[in-house]
Amino acid sequence: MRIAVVSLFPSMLRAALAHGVLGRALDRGVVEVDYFDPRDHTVDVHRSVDDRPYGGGPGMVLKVEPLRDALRAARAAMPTGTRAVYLGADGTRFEQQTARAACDWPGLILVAGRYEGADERFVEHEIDEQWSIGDYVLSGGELPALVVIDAVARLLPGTLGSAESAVQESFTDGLLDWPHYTRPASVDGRGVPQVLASGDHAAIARWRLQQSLGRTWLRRPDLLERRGMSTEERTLLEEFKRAAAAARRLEDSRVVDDSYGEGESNEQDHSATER
Ligand code: 4FV
Repeated sequence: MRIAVVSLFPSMLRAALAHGVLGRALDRGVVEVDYFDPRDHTVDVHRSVDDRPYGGGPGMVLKVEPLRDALRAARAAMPTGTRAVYLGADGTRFEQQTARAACDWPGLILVAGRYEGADERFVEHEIDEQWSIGDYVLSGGELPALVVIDAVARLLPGTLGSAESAVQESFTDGLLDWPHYTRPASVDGRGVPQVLASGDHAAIARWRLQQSLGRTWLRRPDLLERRGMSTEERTLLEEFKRAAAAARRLEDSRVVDDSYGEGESNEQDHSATER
């Protein structure tokens, strides 16, 4: 897949992409990333890419021309049908399904903002989509661009080796991931769920699905709402809820016992005082 990034800090991106599975995917040519720096598309002696905001206020705004010409240079270098995405806090939320859809595009151009953002006329007339990676304000679009490239590249055939798989991961089927364990079997006095050492793959798959359902119910009920559940999944989740409630009751009783133990001493104290 071809990806281009329009950014004032291409070296920051190059450095971050040269590691791990992404570095390998680049080496293997599974994904190709090119960089276009707006500063290379300036005309004034100061190579200005930003200016003060009309209407006053703090900070600076990215000028249209350097961004526009850098983007047009990128489009000229990319296959027809390539889509240009501006990364900003006011974009639509970038999610796993957004990454999956982008994998089928002939090319993706990511435009990384800086300062207060870009002149609106650039976004309005040169950009196809706006994405946000989350409801917080960053100092630039470079980190969001890296997030997008990572999430997309992982889904491309050839990026992940057989050992790694994008098939069984959070959000793959709209649920959070199940908990993972590895050797040693016991650490700090804590073991591994027995079913995982049972060799019973059907039971392991059932347990993992139940854990994904339960953890999604506990931590991201909005995802469960959006996804819905089969009858079998509802049964698994009800079982999980009962087990969770029993575990909580046990924990609460343990707390009471411990405090009672303390009381004991207090008792004694009390009794001591009473004596
Ligand atoms: C952002 C986000 C983000 C806003 C001003 C860059 C910054 C600066 N991008 N998801 N959240 N961008 O905060 O994507 O230009």
